[in-house]
Amino acid sequence: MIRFPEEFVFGVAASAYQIEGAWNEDGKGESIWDRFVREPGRILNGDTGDVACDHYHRYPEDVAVMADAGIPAYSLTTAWTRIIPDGTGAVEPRGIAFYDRLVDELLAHGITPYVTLYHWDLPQGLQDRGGWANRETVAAFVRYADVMSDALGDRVKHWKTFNEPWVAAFAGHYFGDFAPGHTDFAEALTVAHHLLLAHGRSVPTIRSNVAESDIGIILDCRPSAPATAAPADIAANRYFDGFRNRWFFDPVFGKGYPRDMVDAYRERGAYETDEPPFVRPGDLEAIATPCDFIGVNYYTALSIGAGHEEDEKPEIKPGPNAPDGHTEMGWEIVPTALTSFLKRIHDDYGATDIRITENGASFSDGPTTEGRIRDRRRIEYLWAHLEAVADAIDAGVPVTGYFVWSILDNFEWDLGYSQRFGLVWVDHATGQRLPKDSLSWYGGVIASRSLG
Ligand code: IFM
Repeated sequence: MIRFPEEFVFGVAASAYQIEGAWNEDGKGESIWDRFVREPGRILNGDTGDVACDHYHRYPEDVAVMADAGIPAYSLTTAWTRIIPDGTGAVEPRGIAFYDRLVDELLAHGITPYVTLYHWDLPQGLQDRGGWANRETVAAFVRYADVMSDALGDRVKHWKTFNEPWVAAFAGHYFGDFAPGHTDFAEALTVAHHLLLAHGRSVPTIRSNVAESDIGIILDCRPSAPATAAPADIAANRYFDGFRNRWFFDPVFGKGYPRDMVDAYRERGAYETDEPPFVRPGDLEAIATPCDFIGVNYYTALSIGAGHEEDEKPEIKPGPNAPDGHTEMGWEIVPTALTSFLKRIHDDYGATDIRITENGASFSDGPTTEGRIRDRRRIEYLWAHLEAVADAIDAGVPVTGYFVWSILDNFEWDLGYSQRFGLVWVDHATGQRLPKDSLSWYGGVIASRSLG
């Protein structure tokens, strides 16, 4: 039997664009995702987040489902375009009123809100002026963080600035499969820097608005190992780790950008200067502004061979026929890599408070004839990863929380509604919700603070 410490926080997570819908209601401005989903061929089946789970209107029902299951914490994200529709202009009170209502509903049900300010839905008005490649977007973000933390800071203590900046930068500006769909490596590097800078610059602002604040950033991690012991594979894996993990963890923890990657990016033609040209005096100090915790999103681990330094070798295609040992995203299930990555963050960076801010699995199990969803594979996945977290805690790593991705089946970006990560099944045609077996299982883990 595994027991979790009394202060360990269990929760669930979701993000604004993936669940809210109401894409153009109550003064909301257009985001880069509102624009991107309308470009032909971008999203599987032409799906959009226009309605998504209609959480904007159905949030009382969703909060009640969480409360019934005994979920103590919910990590939500706020949509910048509801608050400052074009990114820099007037504040829209109806947008703030929505998050006021949501936070109040959560608190009334005994659920602690955790708020993330940016989960990829940049105002299109800012994109039209260069988006995250334009350094002025940093100041626009700090203003948005100020408005939001001022509005909710009397009730919300837990704040995260950015979710998965690697994805926003590289999926959005290099691979081009996420908004805004660009394919320029040098631009992606500039974007990554500005995202990190906006994080660091906004921390003091949030702190000044929120008494007893608890602030961090969420980095997605992709642990990897060389495909073979061949020197070329070892070098490829080192590059991949720098590209995917160290480029973000190092500066956030005050180590600056990793020298091997600064050199490698120059060699691949991203810039010609010794130091990256987008880094200005004071930037690295700002990025390393001390935070209260680091959030880590973990789903899978990879084996990297030469020639695959910048891709994830998606040999297994997403879909319901993903073989055993993989989720339907095609992602290999490797809980032990979570334990070792957590140890590494503690050992290499001295992290003193680490939270798993997302972990979960896509499996498409739907309702049986008796109206029940027996998502046994999701339960096994979550169980194995909670064991991996417990192993890290046993090894002395300060892991203080775990949030399941996601509370609802929702819009999975370029894959539309084809992937179901929820603890609650959603019929996207009608909006009907149906709790899965995994939700009651997770509620049991939380109630007993134990596994097994
Ligand atoms: O759905 C996403 C989420 O938006 C960010 N982290 C990974 C999840 C699953 O792909």
